Amino acid sequence: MTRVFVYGTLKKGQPNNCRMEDNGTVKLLARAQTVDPYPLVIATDDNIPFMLNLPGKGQQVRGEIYEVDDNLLKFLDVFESCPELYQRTLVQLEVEEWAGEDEDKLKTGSIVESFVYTTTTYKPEWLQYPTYENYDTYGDHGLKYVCREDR
Ligand code: PCA
Repeated sequence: MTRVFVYGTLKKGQPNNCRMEDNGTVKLLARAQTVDPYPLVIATDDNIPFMLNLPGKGQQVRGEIYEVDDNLLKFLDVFESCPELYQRTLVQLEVEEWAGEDEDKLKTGSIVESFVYTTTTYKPEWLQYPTYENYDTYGDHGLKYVCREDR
């Protein structure tokens, strides 16, 4: 099992969350935020969220930590076009709320490491885009994500 931090369309209530349940075994571990700030921008004609691998710029990013099995990890790498579009990198996270009552339960404020899909293959102008701390496709920005099936 592997930990993956999701901050975009894979979060609960966002358009690709169902892809996780459909393609392997997944368990929500915690809500968390990155220890370092990162720029989370919405880019491309399809309004795709990208966390740029530029720690120190942008804002601390909020998301969810999941435990996923190997099947799901393989699916997610393909789904996120990793390593061409996104790269699966490691990130330090601060636990905000642990989801379960299991023996591995971590206290609020604990630091954990997890994989995350970030990118270094961005266009220079993306650095001028607004950054978000808590991505929501339906937010005030009006930049609703275009699902693959609708492209
Ligand atoms: N999916 C991944 C990366 C960005 C996206 O939309 C995620 O939710 O973390």
